[in-house]
Parts: sequence; structure tokens; C-alpha cells
Amino acid sequence: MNAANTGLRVEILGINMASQAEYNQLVVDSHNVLPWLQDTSEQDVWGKWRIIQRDVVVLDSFNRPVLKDNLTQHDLGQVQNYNALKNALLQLAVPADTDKDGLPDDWEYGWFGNLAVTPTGDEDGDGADNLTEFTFSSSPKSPASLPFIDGYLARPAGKPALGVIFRRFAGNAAQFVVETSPDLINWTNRTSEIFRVGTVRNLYDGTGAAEVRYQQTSTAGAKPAGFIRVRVVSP
Ligand SMILES: [Ca+2]
Ligand SMILES: [Ca+2]
Ligand SMILES: [Ca+2]
Repeated sequence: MNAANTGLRVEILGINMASQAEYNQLVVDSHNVLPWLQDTSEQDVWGKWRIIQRDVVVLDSFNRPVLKDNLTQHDLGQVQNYNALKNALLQLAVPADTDKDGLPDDWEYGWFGNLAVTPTGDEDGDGADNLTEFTFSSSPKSPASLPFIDGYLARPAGKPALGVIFRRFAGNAAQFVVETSPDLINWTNRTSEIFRVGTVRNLYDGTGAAEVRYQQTSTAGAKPAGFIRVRVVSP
């Protein structure tokens, strides 16, 4: 789903039962394409979510379980079962914003329990407004939690190249354009100058945060000066 609909930010992963670790190799050998996690008796995800074999648990963008389906009872080979699960995933992948203020409902409810907060508000007084805290997936209730963005210097082929790493909300309520410039005047996001390193990595820490890394190509890095900026635009 994620590979086919990159704009939807649907992530699907498998969680093996704690006592069934011996079957992991079987899953690997069967060319499983899903990220595959092993539950443990300490974590007890199966127990906490009351999972039985072949359950599908759908989480919202705050990692809260909102729907459960069982693929033995509802065989996906039946078109109505397939469509029901697909439609539920599609619906949840688009965050609702009832008051149309740019902050998704589940984010507002998750942090504040209501829809009364505003994008320009700064409830924790840390200088980052709520829209910025949401966009970069920091906590709007903790002044110690600020949008995380950091630079680094890489050396592809022995030449210096600037990189940036930042955290973002994993949902698709905002688009991030990362650009580089040799002079702070002319900016570009051409892949000949800057590229994403690896994939967007969901942290699965309950905040909906994902981490992403961009880096100048050796072409951009070879210029006398270089800068990177992260620009956020509405989708
Ligand atoms: Ca809202
Ligand atoms: Ca704040
Ligand atoms: Ca904060």
C-alpha cells in the first residue's frame, strides 16, 4: 500500500506472536515484503491489543488502535472484505480537520482533548507555535520538546557535502520541500543537487513522528558554499 500510494502514508507491518519466533525464518524465506517485528513477553503487543492469529489492527496517525479485522473470518479473497478494509485504510490515511485550521482532529484531540487550540497558539510557551510543533512532530505541551532539525557534513567520494536530518509528522497534512543553495538566493530541489537519503523512517514511538534525511550531491557539495533549507507547504 505504501509503495503504491506514496502520498497516503499508509504503513503496513507484521507482528509475530511472542512464542512463535521459530517461524520468522519461514516468513523471511517466503519473500515477505512487510517490515516484520517480533513481539516479546515484555512488550506483549498481542496481549495488550487482544490479538488473535491473522488479526489486522489499524492505527490512526497517533498510533491508537481504531479498527480490528480478522483475515480468517473476512477472507480478502472476497471482494467485499477487500474493499471494506481498503476503504477503512484510505479513510484513516487522510486526517480529518473538522474546524479547517490546518491541525488534524486526531492531533488536537490527542494532545488537548478538544478542537479549541489554534495553529498560532503556543500553549507550552517554547516559541514554536502549534502548527510548527505539529508539522515537525514535537510536543505542543512540553517546552523541552522543540522541532528537531540538525545539519551534518558527509563525505561522498571524499568530497564534503552538507546534509540535514529532521523529524516530521508522518501523516500527509503537509509537504516538505528540501532545497539547497550556493548563495542563499538561488534555491533548488533538483535531484542533481540534493536527494533524500533512504526512506522516511517512522519512529513508532506513539507521537506519529518520522525521521528523514537529505543530502547534497557531490555536484552541489563541490561549490564553494552551500546551504540547505526545509520548506513546508500545504498539500
Ligand atoms: Ca483542526
Ligand atoms: Ca509550542
Ligand atoms: Ca514544544
